Amino acid sequence: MTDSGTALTQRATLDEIVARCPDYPAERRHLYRQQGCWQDETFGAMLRRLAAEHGERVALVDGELRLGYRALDARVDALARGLRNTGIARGDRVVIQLPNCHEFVIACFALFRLGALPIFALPAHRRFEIEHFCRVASARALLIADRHGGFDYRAMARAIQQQLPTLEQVIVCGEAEELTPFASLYDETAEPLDDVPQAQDLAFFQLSGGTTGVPKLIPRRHDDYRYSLVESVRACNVTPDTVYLVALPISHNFPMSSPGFLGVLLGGGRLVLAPRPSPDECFALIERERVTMTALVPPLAMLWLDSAPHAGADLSSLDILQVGGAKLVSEAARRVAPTLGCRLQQVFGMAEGLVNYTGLDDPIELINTTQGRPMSPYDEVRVVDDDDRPVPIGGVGHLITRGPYTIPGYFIAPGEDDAGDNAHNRRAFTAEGFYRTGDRVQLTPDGYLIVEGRDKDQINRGGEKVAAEEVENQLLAHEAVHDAAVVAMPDDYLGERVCAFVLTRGAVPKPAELARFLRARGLADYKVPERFEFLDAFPQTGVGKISKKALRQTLREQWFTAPEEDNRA
Ligand code: OOB
Repeated sequence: MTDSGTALTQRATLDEIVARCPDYPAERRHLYRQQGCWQDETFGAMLRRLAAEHGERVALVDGELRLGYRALDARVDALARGLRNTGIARGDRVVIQLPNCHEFVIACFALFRLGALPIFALPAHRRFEIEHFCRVASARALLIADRHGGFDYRAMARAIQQQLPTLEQVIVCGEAEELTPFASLYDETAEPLDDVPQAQDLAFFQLSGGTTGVPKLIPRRHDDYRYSLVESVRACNVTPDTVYLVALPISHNFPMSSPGFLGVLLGGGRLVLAPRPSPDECFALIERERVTMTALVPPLAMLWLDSAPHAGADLSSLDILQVGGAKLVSEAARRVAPTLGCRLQQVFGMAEGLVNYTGLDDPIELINTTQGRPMSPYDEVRVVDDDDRPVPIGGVGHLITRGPYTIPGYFIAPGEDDAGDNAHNRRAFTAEGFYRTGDRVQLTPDGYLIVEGRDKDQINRGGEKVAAEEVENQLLAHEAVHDAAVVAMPDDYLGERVCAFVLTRGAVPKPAELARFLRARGLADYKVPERFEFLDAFPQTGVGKISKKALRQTLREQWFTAPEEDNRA
């Protein structure tokens, strides 16, 4: 499992990490400051200011726990001291993999305050992904839950720690066994903590949905990310009266910053954490806490729409339902207002930066049929053809973008740029620094985007992104697999599911055996193909490459004649 490069035995210094994160060119840095986008406030300083402004007002509700702004700030200081006592210092990377819980919010700000760099993994990630993040960033610590959703994260963490000498400690929320208990870290002494980082410094790493063999890390800085919060607070009208339910996994960019938990705190609102996004649990929380706003991916929105009429819960406080992460079909969009009695906001965003929102008071047809427009006047978006030439307004083309909160490049992992040519970033960004989103869009005359499709080799499984190449590489490790091509198959509920076409050598393995094999290699379950098709040869393009277009076509034809079920069982 060392596809990700050499095993590091020594932890990289902050300077070495910084050198691997492309920065904005000096003139754009200057411009974004001059335009007032970048305001010179770190997240640590931001929380301190919010605590002074909002004092005892409730910031966060997690089960029976209610924390005011000042209390949250104090918890953050206590944890920051505790983390510092264990040796975690400025620039250290810490992989965080937690479900929606107050410890996540506290740990996040504590690490920000120390200038340590969190890497935000998803609860669905497994050993393969987590080990990769720990390895490429030479993380000092891993922060996990004991168990969640039937999975024991401690066993996974122990296996990773054995492989990586640089991973010094594993911190556990809940029953820690021989590992470090999260709760034991709080240091209530009054020892001062200075806000170490500067606003232009790296703040954390988000994860890319990815198109390559291994997931990419996205470096985000205090000033650019904070600006994305400022614009989100405006576009989503976050005020101290906002009560935001965190239903999606909190570490994902959408519930983190669009406006997400960070934007809602910046706007002085209140967070309510849902342990799971199920209608039952969320409807009960909406009623109990008088939630005004939440964010979902399309399949969950559809589930909520189907459940709401019989649920008997009082959802009357709900004012805004945001839906994003994957395309919401207009038929479902039209059901939101009549069924849930709230406004819909479509959100088309990406962890690399650019976020588009429909306006809360836009005409309903625009809200139901577009994915919104860029939230900042300084976002530069272009819709271009295969040669990067602009397509006429109304035409469909590739979306490329740059701006004050869109990254200028991915973190370059050790071993990734041996040729010294920065190959991945040169493919993912234009020479002028525009990020190639991989999305095919249409730009309407009034500046709204309609997502028409995608050219990146990725499957969007109801908002969960799966890089085809990553799954193909894992399949190739199986002795019976000669070659593999992973594509999206259409699905009514998730939009797309993962399907693998496989050429075998020797006996044809059972689909269930291949699925088991991938899980045993530590691949996250949502990436494991739900359908396997065995072929004698792949259809080819004119130049002799595998034609994924033809494979997708095969699936579409099958689907329209007889939609088939998961064949792994
Ligand atoms: C969000 O972020 P990521 O990084 O998980 O995925 C980004 C990709 C986009 O490039 C696009 O392909 C797809 O997800 N996407 C949508 C969409 N929102 C995202 N495709 C169609 N319609 C939409 N509304 O998914 C994300 C980050 C911040 C806010 C919202 C979503």
